[in-house]
Amino acid sequence: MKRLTLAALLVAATAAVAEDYKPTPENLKTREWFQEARFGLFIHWGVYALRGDGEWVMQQQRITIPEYERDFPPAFNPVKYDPAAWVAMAKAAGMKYVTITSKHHDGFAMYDSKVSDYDVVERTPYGKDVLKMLAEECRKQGLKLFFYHSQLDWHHPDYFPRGRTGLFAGRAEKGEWTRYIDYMDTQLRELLTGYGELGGIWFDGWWDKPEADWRLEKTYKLIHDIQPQALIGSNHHRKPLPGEDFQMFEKDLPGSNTAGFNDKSEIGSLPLEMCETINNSWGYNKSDGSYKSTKQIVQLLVRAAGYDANLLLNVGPKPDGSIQPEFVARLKEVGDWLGKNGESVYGTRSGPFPPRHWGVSTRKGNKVYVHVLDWKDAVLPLPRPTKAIKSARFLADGKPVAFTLDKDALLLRLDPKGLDPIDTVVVLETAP
Ligand code: FHN
Repeated sequence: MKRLTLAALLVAATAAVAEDYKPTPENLKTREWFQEARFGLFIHWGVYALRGDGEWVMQQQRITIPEYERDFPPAFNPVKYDPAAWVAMAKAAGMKYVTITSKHHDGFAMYDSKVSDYDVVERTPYGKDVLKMLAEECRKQGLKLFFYHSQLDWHHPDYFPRGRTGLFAGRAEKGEWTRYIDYMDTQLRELLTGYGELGGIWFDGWWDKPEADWRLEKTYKLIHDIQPQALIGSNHHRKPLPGEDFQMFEKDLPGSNTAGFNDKSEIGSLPLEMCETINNSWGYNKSDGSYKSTKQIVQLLVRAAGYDANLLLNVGPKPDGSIQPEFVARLKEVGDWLGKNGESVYGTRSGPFPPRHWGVSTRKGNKVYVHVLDWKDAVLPLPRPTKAIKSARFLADGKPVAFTLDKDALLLRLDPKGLDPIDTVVVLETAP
């Protein structure tokens, strides 16, 4: 018999699992909802916020576990935390879901974990389960909730052999990997059984040890068994693995790699999401004032939709629980824009005109939305669509847009002076 190499065996095993995984009807329904939703709020919040230097402070400032345990949780007292206001802010921004860190790489659980006392209830003076409070508000205000859960852990002794990071935490050079995975599964079970119906689990950190046996099949099954409707995504920066339900792209539109995370990210066939920061930091960073403008954020959201992807836009709340006014103001303005132009984003799929520098297109039913984002001339040439065009008008005021069709092009006639600097949306009504 032909001898198979280890690599070939791995490929064969992966393919077998891929064929085995059949998403349940509930899961497919959430996927559909997810694609309709198009816009979510990402929240990176943990005890690291105290230092105001991002969520990687433990690693970057080479803080050991005893020092971190001594200086961070005991000082975390977010007396201004107002989950009702957070969710209302997301809603007013036009967001349909919230994805919050249940545990980041520092290993600190932001909820009442029973399998560890390294959590917000047992180690901080605040003493309340901030995720439970948020889950309650999301339920009340009708937003879905996802948990970001870090597979990578800089605190747990059994996260061993170590990966690429977490090498300065001062842990003994020993540990039992399967015990760590069991611990992670137990924490996931807690999150899946104590916080109501979830939108899904957003994993991160696999990339720290791509060669490890993460026992994904078992973990993914656990999630799908407990909450069949919950979507699983993993920020491993690769093509989706078996058992996953959506695919995310960090700081880049699908297919691009300007930020360096996506050199191996092949686009798969699952619903897509792009995540991005408002300034340049995920966790609260007091010295990062490089805020994107409202125009940049709206254009990113629209471009993402043109690539058939959601935008998951991040805020890093302060240690006192408040959210920086710079974030709040921008989110409100994006919400105002969506209030007027939302029909060209929500519930749409990527349109017939491929995304280009000038802009993107989205579609819904017999409507195509041409989003003119960066164009200065009186004629915008587009590839001739296959369907007949019944009418063309501006979304903003309903006025008709003149157009001509030639053999292989559609020419939209625009008044360069009348173009909206953020997005001029032209609605084409097509034959069914
Ligand atoms: O290391 C994390 C980082 O802190 C942040 O959570 C982002 C969000 O996409 N993901 C990781 C880097 O890939």
